Amino acid sequence: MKEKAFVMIKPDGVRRGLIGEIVSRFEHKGLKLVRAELKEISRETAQTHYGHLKDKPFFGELVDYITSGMVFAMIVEGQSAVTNSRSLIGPTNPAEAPPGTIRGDYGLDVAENVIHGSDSLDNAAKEIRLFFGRV
Ligand code: DAT
Ligand code: MG
Repeated sequence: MKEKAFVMIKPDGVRRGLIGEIVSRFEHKGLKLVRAELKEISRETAQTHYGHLKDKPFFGELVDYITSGMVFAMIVEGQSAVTNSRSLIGPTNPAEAPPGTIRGDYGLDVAENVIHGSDSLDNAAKEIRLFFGRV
């Protein structure tokens, strides 16, 4: 099934110049970039995006980090875009992410794990609306 997923290169990935490398992995996989924007996000957007984690002890740091610089927000489209992009990205903790995944190859720290990808089709739709409005 053709789907859209929301993917976002986080500030550490942008600062380290990984946009091209990461976008090419999605393209090589067959997931097409249909929208993309390099931007800073507001604290309010960050708090909404990570609302499911608001009771975690690291929530404040997470919001500080994700608003600490530019992010590269993308909509990728293709077959099973949500599960296929999550498999390119790898597990949340880079220490547990296998080589060959984006987090396994480029991440060191669970708090600064390079990239976000939607975890369900419902959340993909919500995230696309939050970051891009109606598309
Ligand atoms: P994912 O990004 O793999 O979907 P998530 O939705 O559970 O994972 O968490 C969102 C982000 O929050 C995650 O990418 C990094 C941060 N995070 C999660 N667990 C953490 C922890 N134990 N310590 C610090 N940051 C954490
Ligand atoms: Mg998540």
